[in-house]
Amino acid sequence: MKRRNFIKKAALSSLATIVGADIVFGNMLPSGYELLALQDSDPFKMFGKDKEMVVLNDRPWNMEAKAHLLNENITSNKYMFIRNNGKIPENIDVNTWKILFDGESVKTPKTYTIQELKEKFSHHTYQLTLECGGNGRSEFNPPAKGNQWTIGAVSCATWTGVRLKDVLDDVGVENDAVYIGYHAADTHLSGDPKKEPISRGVPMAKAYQEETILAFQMNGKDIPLAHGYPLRLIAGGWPASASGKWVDGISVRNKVHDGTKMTGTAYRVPCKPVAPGEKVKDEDMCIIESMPVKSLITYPKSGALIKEGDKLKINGHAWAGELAVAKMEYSIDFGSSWTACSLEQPVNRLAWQQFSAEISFPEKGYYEIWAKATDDQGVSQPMILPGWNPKGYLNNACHRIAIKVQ
Ligand SMILES: Nc1nc2c(c(=O)[nH]1)N[C@H]1C(S)=C(S)[C@@H](COP(=O)(O)O)O[C@H]1N2
Ligand SMILES: [Mo]
Repeated sequence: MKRRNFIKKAALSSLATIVGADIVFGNMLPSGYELLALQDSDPFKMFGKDKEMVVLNDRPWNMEAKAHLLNENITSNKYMFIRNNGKIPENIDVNTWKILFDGESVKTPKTYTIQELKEKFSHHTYQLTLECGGNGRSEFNPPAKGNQWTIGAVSCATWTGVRLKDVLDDVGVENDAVYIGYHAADTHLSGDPKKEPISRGVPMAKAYQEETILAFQMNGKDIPLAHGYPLRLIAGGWPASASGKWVDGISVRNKVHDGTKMTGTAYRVPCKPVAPGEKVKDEDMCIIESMPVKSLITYPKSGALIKEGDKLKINGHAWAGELAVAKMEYSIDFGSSWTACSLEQPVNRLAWQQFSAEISFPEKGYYEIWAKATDDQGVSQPMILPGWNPKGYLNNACHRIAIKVQ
């Protein structure tokens, strides 16, 4: 008689974490069996998200924050957006997880367990801004297909791991290396095991930056499943699509990585400005690298009511991809005049910066507060939608909130 293949203990405990309860008789579950609770479940519970988060898609799961939910300096899991391209991997066993380093430009392919990474290389913690390249997509016209992100596809958590550079040095990289590309354990929505939902990467210079890490912790704990447990590549300041979740492979390429979502219109914008709606040839599209300067007013919540004569304290975050933010201003007269905010230094490179201001209003009425950041190269956020592009990337227009003084 054939023995039934029961689910492994480690997988069971990770399932229990997701379901948020012990799975009674879990040891009787056949392997590969999908729990009902996971097929049709409350995403807020399943991912530990706040009820005010907004679900944009359930196949695959995509959720975003609202501006006021992002008020913390360090984003906690419950307010962190989720952007998935495929199905979240199941039955993860951290003890047997391996990452394979291969590609044209490694001397000999090499694998590491997470334990080996932890023991062999020094640990580093950075606070790193991750913004989806499509954040703000919902405003483009003609509209772009894809998740209609408003402003909430950005986070800045602390990530702990080992430097990708240290591991690459240990693996041995050839001089002709151009790019790294990640491979991950999530599965394609079609169910085709040969198709990768996403496999992006970064040029060697970014791969070698000290803040580019293979992370095993987020905010001092195991990375939440939806955000890449048990191992995640983090390349802060670049489109967050470069930060592969559930990574189990890094290919060191002797050419620009050509994995899924590296080519065509994916995470690329026209190299030269085009008219809205214009068709752009693939060869005229350029890969997005550092994200543009941007900011968010996270307090107060839009719609706040203020008593006449009271001052209003606003605060929020500003970030500028690879660069630092040098200046932060606000306007209460639709951009006619601007006043400086106070702006803090980042805790480390590639972390967002805090700004605040105390605003007085001249009289009763309706106001909009606009916020504008300027990077250290002197480039500011546009007040309205920047250049149209086929996939609706890089909308870094000024954020604004509405206020009534009564
Ligand atoms: N393996 C894998 N990594 C991935 C993705 C994915 O679908 N699969 N999505 C990418 C995209 S497009 C973004 S914006 C970020 C989202 O990270 P988060 O869900 O932790 O916020 O993860 C990136 N890494
Ligand atoms: Mo993304």
